[in-house]
Amino acid sequence: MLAVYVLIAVIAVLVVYFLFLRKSGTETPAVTPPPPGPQLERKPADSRAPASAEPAKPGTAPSGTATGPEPSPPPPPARKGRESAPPPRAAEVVPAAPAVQVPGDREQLVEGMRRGLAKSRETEGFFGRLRALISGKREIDATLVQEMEEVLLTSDVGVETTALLMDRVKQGLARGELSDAEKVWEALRSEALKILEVDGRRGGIALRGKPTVVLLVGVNGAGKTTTIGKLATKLRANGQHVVLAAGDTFRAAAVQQLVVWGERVGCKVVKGKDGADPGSVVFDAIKQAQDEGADIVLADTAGRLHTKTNLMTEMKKIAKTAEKALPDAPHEILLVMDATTGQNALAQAKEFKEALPLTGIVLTKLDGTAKGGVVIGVAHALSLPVRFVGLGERAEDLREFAAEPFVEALLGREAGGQGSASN
Ligand SMILES: Nc1nc2c(ncn2[C@@H]2O[C@H](COP(=O)(O)OP(=O)(O)O)[C@@H](O)[C@H]2O)c(=O)[nH]1
Ligand SMILES: [Mg+2]
Repeated sequence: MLAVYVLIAVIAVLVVYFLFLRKSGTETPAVTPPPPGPQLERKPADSRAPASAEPAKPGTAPSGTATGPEPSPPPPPARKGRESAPPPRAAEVVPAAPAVQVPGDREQLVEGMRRGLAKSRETEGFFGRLRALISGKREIDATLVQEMEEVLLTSDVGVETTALLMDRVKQGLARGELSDAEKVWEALRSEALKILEVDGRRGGIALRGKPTVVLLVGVNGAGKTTTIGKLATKLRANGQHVVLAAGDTFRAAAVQQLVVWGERVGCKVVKGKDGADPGSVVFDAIKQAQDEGADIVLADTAGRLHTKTNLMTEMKKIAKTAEKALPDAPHEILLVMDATTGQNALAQAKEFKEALPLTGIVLTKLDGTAKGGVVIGVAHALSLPVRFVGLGERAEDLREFAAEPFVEALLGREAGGQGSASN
């Protein structure tokens, strides 16, 4: 009997032992995965740059310009990170800035521009005064033409451009074609459109080189630095990798202003020491952009120098140095002009045009003037396309210029509102 009990006890012990073995057997493999551990840990740091982090880092392991936070572990983990992560430069283009609103349809575009042109649309403004003259007129006569001319001239359209605009109205009148107010508006709008559609590049900044180098020039206070900040915001929102060059080296405040924009937008700002040669700053910025595989360099410049050096000579030097860094650079030279200074700015603008191969105009502060006609006058007098207009101080207030919606915003009837241009 005792033997039976002993046997049962032995069997029981054996069963427990086997059960235990089985259990530990399934657990063992679960402990083996650790090897992939370090790879998982590295992946997020590699594939996503901190959204607010300032200068874009090369991301690709070799260049290592400012790879500070990474202790540089061996390549395998990095490769693993790449496999599942976006392509090489994804880390650099995480848009740090709020997306710029691009109005979906034409109506929105026109409405947005019209808000920026509010001063010109008011009773005392360019459009407001024309409306008071033309709308509701049953009889279109020579006196009206004269009065219209007066409004154009006092709205910074300029003498020549006014003459051109009014020629068509006068001819139409002589032929008896302008029988009512709407026809006069039509004639005016279509002439304004013709003048604004100057030959040359249209629209925003197109990529023309790697990087595409854009130089912004113009007198002090025109809005160069602000425009660079706004442009950088737009370009970043479109996923482009932008480097800023602090080429206004004569004022420490100007460099600082650009640095602030750089931080806000999330772009690297290349700057020299106080009073550094602006050409060398632009040169360094282009090289930096090449190292980083950046798409665009936006270069700021001085609008006035406190040395005896002529500003135009200095600007030419900058352009030449840019070309040494990269053939074909600068790909664009934009002249930034303050719309509120109107016709007075034209003499200086012509100097810039003589000295440099300008590719377009940025007309800032249109929100601050009632003389919106200045856009037509400037485009015509300089024979350069307007590429952007500034309608306020916020980043989204820089608008890519398109002649037709602009003419509609400036000289078109209000959407369903009272005071329509047509009657
Ligand atoms: N209202 C308004 N102000 C602007 C616009 N563009 C620039 N500004 C302002 O004009 C001033 C001079 O601009 P800044 O960029 O420093 O000119 P810069 O000397 O040519 O670089 C700043 O106070 C800007 O905020 C615009 O489109 N509208
Ligand atoms: Mg500036």
